[in-house]
Amino acid sequence: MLSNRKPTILIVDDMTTNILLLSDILKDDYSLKIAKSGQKCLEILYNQDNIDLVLLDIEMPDINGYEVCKQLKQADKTKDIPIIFVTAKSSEEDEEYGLNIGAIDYITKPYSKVIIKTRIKNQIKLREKTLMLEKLSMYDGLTNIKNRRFFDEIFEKTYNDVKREKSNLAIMMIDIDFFKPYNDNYGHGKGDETLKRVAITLQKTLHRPNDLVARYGGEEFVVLIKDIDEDGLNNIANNILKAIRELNIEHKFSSIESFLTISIGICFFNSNNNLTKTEILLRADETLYNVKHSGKNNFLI
Ligand code: GH3
Ligand code: MG
Ligand code: MG
Ligand code: MG
Ligand code: MG
Repeated sequence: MLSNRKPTILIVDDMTTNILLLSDILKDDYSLKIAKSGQKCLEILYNQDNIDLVLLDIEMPDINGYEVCKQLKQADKTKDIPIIFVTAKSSEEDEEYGLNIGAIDYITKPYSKVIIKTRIKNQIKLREKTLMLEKLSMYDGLTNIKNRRFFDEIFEKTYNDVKREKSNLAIMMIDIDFFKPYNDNYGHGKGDETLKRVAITLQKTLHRPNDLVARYGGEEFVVLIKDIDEDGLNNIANNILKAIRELNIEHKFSSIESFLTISIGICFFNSNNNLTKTEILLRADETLYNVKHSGKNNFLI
């Protein structure tokens, strides 16, 4: 997150004097990166994640600033990076055009040092707020793992990738057993604490970069795993059950054990079985229901 580091600004200009002037104004408050051509600017932004603002010249010999801006606004990875044009092109038409293709501000040369510094500071503040909101909208407030909205987004993308690549994925629906009696007897505060411990344990057990764990609802979690076969799924499900068992959370009010347990319903998808996203979730849920009705503390595929 941006709050832990100095904001980073990319200065794009083909003329060294312009770069030096801006660097001098900004170097105390920001980390600076320099690109001396449109092409170089695109390379940097396609390959790095930490640029918070781009100061973009328009007249450059290879790709001009307008073209760079348009390309950045078209790519998913770069479309939200704020761009400010800093240019000698001072006509109303140029400025209108620059703002219309997605720049957040347009500053003409010669500029006042204090004004450009302040305008940049304001845009950086806005960027910080946007990143914070983005982060808040992805995470579940209680457990700090990803939330259902984030899961829905990634599931949609992953599902489309898997269809295109003719690979596969699995969805696991995980539900804590006898959690109502747990809450009723140990109290809601203890229930919250236990939910957090279960969430952290799931997250630790599913550590591959392609695995996603999210809180799906109350005491229910969902796991998305890409590129997996049935043997792999069996292993993962057993590891999850084992990890929850090893937490050894006392549950005297469970009808099956003296410790907390979970049930897991799994739906495996590959391009042959041709299920829709809704059907995949529904099947995982039905399978979970079957686990619940055949003794709980187990998984089924
Ligand atoms: P089963 O074994 O069939 O899953 O039964 P259950 O008691 O776990 O399921 P039920 O759906 O009857 O109850 C779920 C409980 O989960 C009820 C609710 O109080 C609790 N719960 C849901 N969200 C939260 C939460 O955020 N915090 C706490 N402490 N409890 C929650
Ligand atoms: Mg130039
Ligand atoms: Mg229920
Ligand atoms: Mg439950
Ligand atoms: Mg439930």
